[in-house]
Amino acid sequence: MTETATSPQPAVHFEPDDQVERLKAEILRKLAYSLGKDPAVAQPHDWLTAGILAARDHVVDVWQHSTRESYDTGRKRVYYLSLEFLIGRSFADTLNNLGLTGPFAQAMRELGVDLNEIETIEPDAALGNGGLGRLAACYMEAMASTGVPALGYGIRYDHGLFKQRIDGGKQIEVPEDWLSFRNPWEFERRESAYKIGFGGSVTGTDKPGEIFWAPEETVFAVAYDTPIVGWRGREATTLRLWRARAMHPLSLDAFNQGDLIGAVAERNRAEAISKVLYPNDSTPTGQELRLRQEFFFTSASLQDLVRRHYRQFGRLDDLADKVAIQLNDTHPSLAVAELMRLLIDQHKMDWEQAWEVTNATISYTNHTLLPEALETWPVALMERLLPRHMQIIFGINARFLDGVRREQPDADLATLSLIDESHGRRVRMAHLAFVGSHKVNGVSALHSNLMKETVFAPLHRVFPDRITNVTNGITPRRWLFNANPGLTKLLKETCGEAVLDDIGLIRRFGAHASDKAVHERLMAIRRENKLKLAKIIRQDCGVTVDPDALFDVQIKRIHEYKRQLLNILETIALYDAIRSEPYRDWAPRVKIFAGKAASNYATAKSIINLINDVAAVVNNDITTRDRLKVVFLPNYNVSLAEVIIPAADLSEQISTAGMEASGTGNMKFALNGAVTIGTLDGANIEIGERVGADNIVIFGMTAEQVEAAKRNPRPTAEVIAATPHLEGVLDAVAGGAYSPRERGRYQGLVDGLRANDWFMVLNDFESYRQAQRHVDGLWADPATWWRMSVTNTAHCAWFSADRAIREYAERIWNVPVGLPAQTAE
Ligand code: 26V
Repeated sequence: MTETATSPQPAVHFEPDDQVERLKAEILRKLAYSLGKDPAVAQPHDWLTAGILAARDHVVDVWQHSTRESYDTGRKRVYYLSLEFLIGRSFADTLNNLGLTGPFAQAMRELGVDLNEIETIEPDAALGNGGLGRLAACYMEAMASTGVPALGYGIRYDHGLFKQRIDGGKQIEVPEDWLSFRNPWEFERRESAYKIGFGGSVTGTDKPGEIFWAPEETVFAVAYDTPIVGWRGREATTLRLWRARAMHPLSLDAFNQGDLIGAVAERNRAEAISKVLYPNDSTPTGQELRLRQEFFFTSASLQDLVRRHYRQFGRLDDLADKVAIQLNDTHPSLAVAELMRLLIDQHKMDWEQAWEVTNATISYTNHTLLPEALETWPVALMERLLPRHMQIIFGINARFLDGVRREQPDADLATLSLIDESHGRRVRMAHLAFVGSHKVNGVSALHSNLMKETVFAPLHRVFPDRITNVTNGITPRRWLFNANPGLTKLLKETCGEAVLDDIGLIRRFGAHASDKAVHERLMAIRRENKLKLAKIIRQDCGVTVDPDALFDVQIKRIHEYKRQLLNILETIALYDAIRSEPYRDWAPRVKIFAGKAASNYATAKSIINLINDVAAVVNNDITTRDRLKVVFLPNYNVSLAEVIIPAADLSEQISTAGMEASGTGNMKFALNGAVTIGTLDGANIEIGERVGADNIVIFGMTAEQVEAAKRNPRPTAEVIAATPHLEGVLDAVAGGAYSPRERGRYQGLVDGLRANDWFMVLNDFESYRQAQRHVDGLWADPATWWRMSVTNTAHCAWFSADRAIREYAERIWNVPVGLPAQTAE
């Protein structure tokens, strides 16, 4: 079947003849005995739940086998700590990984149910904001697929990322409620509950085991486990999410005094911790609840893994031989202090040994260098909420700075200290994570280098071997095989079926780069994907788009550094150009935007408003009607991305160079054969290296040029004067040409640009505009365009999450991967 050395059968294996019959029986049993429903009255949602429960049984078989095997052999395990797991839907991917999609669809069909239809009513598990959370989800699946024993730890939020409505062109946030129909994937583990303390005081001596923290408040963390099955159902990882429960559901004293609100106050305060995901790409304003969330899940996870290790091995000095803890950004940085506390206070280990164990066990991934995104917490808040941890952090800092003073007397201690003394005293969470880890990684080559040169430069001089790079990856199962079945079929035909098991074989597709027949096939596949998207655009935006137009797509969180503003300003310039030369053969384009703005990020919300206002004007102009359309799709999420990406011709990756740590959407688009228009930023650079300069459209300033321009800014008036069309575009926006009923609506937005071009929107405008006109030319020549498309798909296997996981396993975690490596050709 495959060319790889070993290719075990799926753990779940039926004789083909009776497989469908058995699945039908399993689904009907779930419907009857788990849901209490008769098929005659079952609603689509009942069929979905019954189907998921039936599929889950198959996952559990694999899962128990994986878990037992890794326990019995005492294999080293990865614990991935992340405040976010942006899973999306699970049903279709699970079936596909189990190899049960076809049989399940048939079983459902014979029961009178359309599997595709019920799959779309599964709610997205939106327990994340964007790239960081989706990366964690891809990695859980990739660890299952490569055979790395792993447990992901996070929070089981009652409410995930808000839903976005667009009302009169403006974003409205609506609470999300994914658990309203319960979550059929999860197993509640009442027996796995840990006490999490807050506040109180510390007494005793400095000796290990003789110090006592008496918290003032204690909350329970209850585990909920979800198995995540890997490719071909060989192994499964566990996602363990914590829910906060009060120790006492009701205060009897208050209750008996008739104070009903007071009676549940403690409960409400405790359970608030796992109520809602923070939209954390707005400035973290030092909310106490956020710190409580961070400590809550970090402490529960560490108690859990330490207990598991101690129970199995009866000692903790060898923790790093069996456990690798990965911190997904600084949100779980308190793990450094919490592990120290558990080892010293509870297990009586001395400081030096505890530090060695901690450092050898933990590693940290940084996901952004934007200074406003780096977490710091006021010392005063930490002292009040986590007095023992604050002591430990001071202890770590004192020893660390002493060591530096001895070895590098010239070093600048103020920049190295875990405590920032410059604006109030604050704990630098990135410093804590860095000092407590044996490896610290960035998420693209450029980003890892910039880490060394900027934010972490002082720490890098002290620990020159600590920073390493692991460029991000994406799971090809979800983002190619499941999202794009048409392209997958073509890839199987041209590269062999084995491409499913060994994504490296996709490079064989490159042999067809100039093959006309393959181009024709690709066009048909893309057109079908575009029709599917066009239907959603019609439903959600009320706009009819032409599937033969170039679909030009920018989908991601709305942020100034991601420069949706640059895109929409250039769109306006194009609109003007078409109107001034209406008889030129303009390539028809559909500009597609989607993304959420943090609710308190006024500029980002204004940009959404502008896109919608421009859309309203452009889409109703008869002179441009069949050449240009602009749409903003509401409520961007994982499921929408799965429809949009396979339908994209052009992928917009236009961040200000040096600001997008990696990007992962860029990889998804390229793998699906979209051409990238982008800056030399994040992983765009590495995509360009792989597909070749002829197969990507690069524009704009480099990270170095951006740095120089920020140090020595050119007056914006001068930039505008030197840039054709720009003044007109800015004046039109500022003057209300796109907001006739509120002419001043974008005055502030434009004034901001004129005052300071921090994100190089003005500086990069002309370069971007020319790059877009270059794209027009490429699109006009199908032989060129589809060669580029084939080449992108053929050369992006390296961005598989499996490759990324293998790099982590080898270079950071020191764990063997269980399943055979891919072949390289
Ligand atoms: C947070 C903040 C908070 C303050 C305002 C500015 C700002 C900007 C971004 C963020 C998000 C930081 C964490 C994050 O999601 N980073 C993303 O991680 C992805 C996975 O590594 C990576 O591909 C993206 O480039 C990176 O932005």
